[in-house]
Amino acid sequence: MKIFEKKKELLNSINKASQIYIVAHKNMDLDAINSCIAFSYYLKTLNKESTIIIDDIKHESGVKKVLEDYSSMYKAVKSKDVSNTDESLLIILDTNKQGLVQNSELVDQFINIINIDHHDYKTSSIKKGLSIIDENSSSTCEMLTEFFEKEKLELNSKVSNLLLGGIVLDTNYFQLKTTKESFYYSYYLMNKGASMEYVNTLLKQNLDDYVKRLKIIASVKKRKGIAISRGKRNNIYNKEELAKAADILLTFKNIKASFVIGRISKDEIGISARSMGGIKVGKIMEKLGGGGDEFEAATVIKSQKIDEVVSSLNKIIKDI
Ligand SMILES: [Mn+2]
Repeated sequence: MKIFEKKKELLNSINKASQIYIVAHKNMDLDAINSCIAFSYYLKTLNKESTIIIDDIKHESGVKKVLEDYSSMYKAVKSKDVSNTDESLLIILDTNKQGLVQNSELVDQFINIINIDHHDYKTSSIKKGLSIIDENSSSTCEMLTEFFEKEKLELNSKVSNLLLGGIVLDTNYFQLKTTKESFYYSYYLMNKGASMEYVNTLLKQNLDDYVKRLKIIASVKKRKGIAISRGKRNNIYNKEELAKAADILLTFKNIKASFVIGRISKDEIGISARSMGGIKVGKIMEKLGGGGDEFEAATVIKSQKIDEVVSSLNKIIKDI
């Protein structure tokens, strides 16, 4: 579903809201924060003020840079400082799962909700309010760009950079989930002044993180086009590191799906899975207590050794 198809309902909710909050998923990435700031820009053009809810304490470097570079363009609060009434509106971007929202209680706390997202819509997805989900879109930023183009919204280079940043991140430089629309809207944004040079600065990696990721990748074992890598037994990784390694594995020749396994806390092993679409990684992760869609999925397994997790994963993969 496209945003413009629901324009009437969208504007209706926005216009009658006494105050508007915008929130994205936990551990924000560039698609999350950039779509929040771009949406608050759109609201400003409608003469509506909005506030972004951010509970994340640590930000990855691109998100940190955006929060600094765009500090004059948004207002942010922590969820504990949200003062909503029955007339307040909550706009949830870049996730449709209550448990993934910065603070999941917000979904219960608000009566009026609009959810705009590009991830798989499931029975477990947020059912409250207006849901605009476009699973064919690469990113929330691509969805917003499409809407803004239809609306003939004036876009300056700063806002265009935000939107392009989200598209480039979620497509991993036009390699994943990339359609002709992803190219078309990127072209559109570059015509409005977006620069790959700026986007590249947001996506620049830290060398130490890169080396750490290479070490995980170097452990790869391949079987039938599926790449499986694992972290060191006693190292603790964050989930994003596992996800990035899985993204990278998918860029190689003849790799249809990737799984990266690593310890994410003393008692938890995480798996991050990626697929070109043919191998349903969401289904595989469900078998291990997690979930996701056909392109991206993950799980967290408690009280097991990394070798045990690797062998259960191998068993499931053998059967597909
Ligand atoms: Mn996204």
